[in-house]
Amino acid sequence: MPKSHSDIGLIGLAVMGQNLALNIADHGFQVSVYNRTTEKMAKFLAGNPATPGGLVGATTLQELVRSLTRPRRIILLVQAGGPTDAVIDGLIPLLEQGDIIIDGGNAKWTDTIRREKALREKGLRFIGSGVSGGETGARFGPALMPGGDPAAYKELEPIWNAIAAKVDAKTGRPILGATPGKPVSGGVPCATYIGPDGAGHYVKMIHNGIEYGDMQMICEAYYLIRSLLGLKAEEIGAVFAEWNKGALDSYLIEITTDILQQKDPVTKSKALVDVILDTAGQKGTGKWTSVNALDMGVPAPTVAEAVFARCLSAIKEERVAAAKILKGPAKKSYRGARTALIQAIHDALYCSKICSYAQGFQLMREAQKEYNWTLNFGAIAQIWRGGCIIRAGFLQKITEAYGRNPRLANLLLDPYFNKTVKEAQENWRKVVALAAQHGVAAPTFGSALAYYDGYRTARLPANLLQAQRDYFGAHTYERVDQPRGKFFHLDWPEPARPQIQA
Ligand code: NBP
Repeated sequence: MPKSHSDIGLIGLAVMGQNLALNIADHGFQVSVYNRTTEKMAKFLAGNPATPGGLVGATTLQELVRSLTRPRRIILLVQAGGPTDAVIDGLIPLLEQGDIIIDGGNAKWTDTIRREKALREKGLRFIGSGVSGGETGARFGPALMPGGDPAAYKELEPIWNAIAAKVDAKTGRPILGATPGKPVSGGVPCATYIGPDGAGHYVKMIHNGIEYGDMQMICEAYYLIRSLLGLKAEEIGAVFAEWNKGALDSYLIEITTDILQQKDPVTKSKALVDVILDTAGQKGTGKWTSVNALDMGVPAPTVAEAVFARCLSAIKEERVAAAKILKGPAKKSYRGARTALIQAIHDALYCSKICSYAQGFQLMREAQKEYNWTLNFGAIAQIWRGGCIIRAGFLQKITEAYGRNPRLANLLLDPYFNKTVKEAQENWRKVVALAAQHGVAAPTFGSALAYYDGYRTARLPANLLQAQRDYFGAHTYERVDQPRGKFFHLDWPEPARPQIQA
């Protein structure tokens, strides 16, 4: 027997909305669902007649709003951008003071800031929540990154904690095994209040930027093993399976193992990965992360390289034509020991990954200053341990690093990461050098190493750069023997130079 009023409403029944609604209902909450195209809603209800909490269909927004307990909580899982604004505009006249709209889509954080402010001025509350983990995460436990009014989040927290992925309190490992109607019980939820207005969506964007980096680095490791050692896909899969037992243990390594061992269902003889066209798409969150890094002046080259790598992959026809004209080094196999090279590539991947995460966390550190948030970096790493695409044992190390020092300037400075990179860097340098010698593009490995070397360099060649700027644009420079903030200019065209003018 359905309750007279549902606990929560959900708008948007595409992949994410359907799965999240089922997840919420599995935890005993009654969910009212609405979709612009009513047939989709009807089909969804028909396909899921019995859930623990129950699903109630609404054919109009009015019907949806009327069906909810107060204060109303309504989740949006519609296309980010214009469609989200359109749905919010449709809801505003139907809602009452204190009602809460939760945007679970991949909204740009600046849109979330704008929406939160506009709704607050109307007496409505708005939560922008990152939802990570794709279809399966939404169904059986995503990582949830809510931002907005903290009092409003208190009203949502029981549901968000219930539906989030869970990790073991002691080991930090994801608790798996949920099935329809039977969610996992116990464990620590991968959900935490991130901060005001757009903080949740900002952190979700950084998560996605890091995901771009992780994916590209794994591809570079695969490509180097293939190009230098000539291993077949399933052999490389076996290497990744081994790696998944150690420091690189993660969901992305695990699925890569699976992918590399998958046969092509059409030819039945080839590896599927070998018949997939080498062009990658993107939806924009990696680009947003990189643009934001440029806007804030934070060095995050590894994520940007991962985005550019997808762009380069997309110009397939141009690359095919260029391959006939542009020559690299003559193709030759690597002559050293196979096991040692595989270990070196492993180390290059791990060190590059550390740099990429260091960059992501530096972006969050800068953003919190810009937007007046107080982010808990240890807690952020903790909620990424389960449910989301970048989930990995490695994240526990980040939580521990921020536990040791919440004001850590850069992950690389933490004793664990410092020691790890110190021990592995010889291999990392060897791999980057080999990639260059053999003409194998490994942009994130190389850029991460340049980031590491740049970050640990007390005196960079920017002295010359600043002199160039002063030469052609009178941009002034500071001196090593004078206090910071004191600027000098040399009158370069003046024949009687050098003359320093204070
Ligand atoms: P989509 O992003 O493909 O959006 C489709 C949904 O938006 C449908 O329900 C559609 O209704 C609705 N919609 C559109 Br389009 N325009 C609308 C409008 N003007 N008014 C009302 N409804 C409208 O769905 P999704 O892939 O499930 O993703 C939902 C959100 O979650 C997105 O913001 C996405 O970026 C985010 N996200 C997705 C994933 C993933 O793995 N897919 C992961 C994490 C986050 P219709 O049926 O009537 O066309």
